[in-house]
Amino acid sequence: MATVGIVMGSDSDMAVMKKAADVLTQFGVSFEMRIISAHREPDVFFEYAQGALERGLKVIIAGAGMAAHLPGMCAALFPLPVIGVPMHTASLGGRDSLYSIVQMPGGIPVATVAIDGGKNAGLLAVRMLAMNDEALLKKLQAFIAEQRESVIKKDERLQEVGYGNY
Ligand code: RP5
Repeated sequence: MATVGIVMGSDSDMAVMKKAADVLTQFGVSFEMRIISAHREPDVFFEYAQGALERGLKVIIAGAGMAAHLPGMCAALFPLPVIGVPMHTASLGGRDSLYSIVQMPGGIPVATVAIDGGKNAGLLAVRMLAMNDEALLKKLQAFIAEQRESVIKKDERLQEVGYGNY
């Protein structure tokens, strides 16, 4: 049974949403991944979002672009956390997606990450699940420590070779 639902409005969102899937795979979190358009197939979307709790999902990561209603509508139908991922768009640079997702009316929250923020969406889902999962929390702490080390190593190299040879 999947713990996280990853859903996107189009296959054109895949490159960004794949980053969330990669993070969940890295942390051993089970997920299901779907391409469902709230606008183009509202009946399929409704069935997906309304059945999500019963299917055992604890978090939904929803990515969409332009008039990006998918995450908000997931939050309208699914009572647990929804993380919205606004897609970069050619016409408005993703501001359209960002505003559509982040400006939710009071009562229906969507935790919105950066434009094209698939990686952080995955990590935020892991952090949410780690609240009640000691083993996952340990993995998260190890990841945070590794990340810190990698920046320290980069700075050490910079100090060693200088910016011209970096
Ligand atoms: C949204 O419209 C999708 O999430 C996608 O980001 C955008 C464009 O979709 P396509 O025309 O590429 O299918 O629903």
